Amino acid sequence: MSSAIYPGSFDPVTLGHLDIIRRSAEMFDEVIIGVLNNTSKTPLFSVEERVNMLSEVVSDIPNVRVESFGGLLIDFARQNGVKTIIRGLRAVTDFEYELQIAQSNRKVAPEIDTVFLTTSIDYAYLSSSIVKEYASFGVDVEQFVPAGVVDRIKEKYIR
Ligand code: COD
Repeated sequence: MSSAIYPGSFDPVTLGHLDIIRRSAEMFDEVIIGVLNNTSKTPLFSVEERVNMLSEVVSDIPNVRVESFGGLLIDFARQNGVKTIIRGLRAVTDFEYELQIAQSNRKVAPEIDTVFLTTSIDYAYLSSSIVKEYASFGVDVEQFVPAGVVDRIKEKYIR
């Protein structure tokens, strides 16, 4: 069975992430979405909230499941017996960062490889940070995130 991990912060999940998830689910028998529980950063959504939102968003895709992880991505991959990591590429700026991470991960865990999917043109500009920035100024983010996520974001910015 072919399995892959799609890791990220997903703070919050966007339509760009969802596009990569759906395309990955067509390519692999199983896709595990790994939500980083990074204790040194303060995300807008807790790791539980991010896992719950993602679980709802992918509930119609049978071969995708959502888990949180802490520590190193390669350890999470090894614990799950997965040898493929999926990452999305939006622009050259993504490439430089991603290349460095993929190559260093391979140095430390040579059996694990990274597969890159290029973003769909519709979502090339989109990031979780942009969503949060607009939402914080009261802009409707419906066109950026899956339906169930819109209200969750609004709740965060109600003062
Ligand atoms: N279209 C397509 N893809 C997109 C879009 C979009 N609009 N937006 C984001 N993506 C892709 C990103 O390129 C990325 O591949 C993925 O979606 C997730 O994005 P984010 O921003 O939610 O997640 P990141 O990039 O912050 O995730 C970073 C990791 C959690 C993967 C990384 O920090 C990590 O592996 N941490 C664990 C510690 C570790 O192993 N470190 C070793 C390396 S130093």
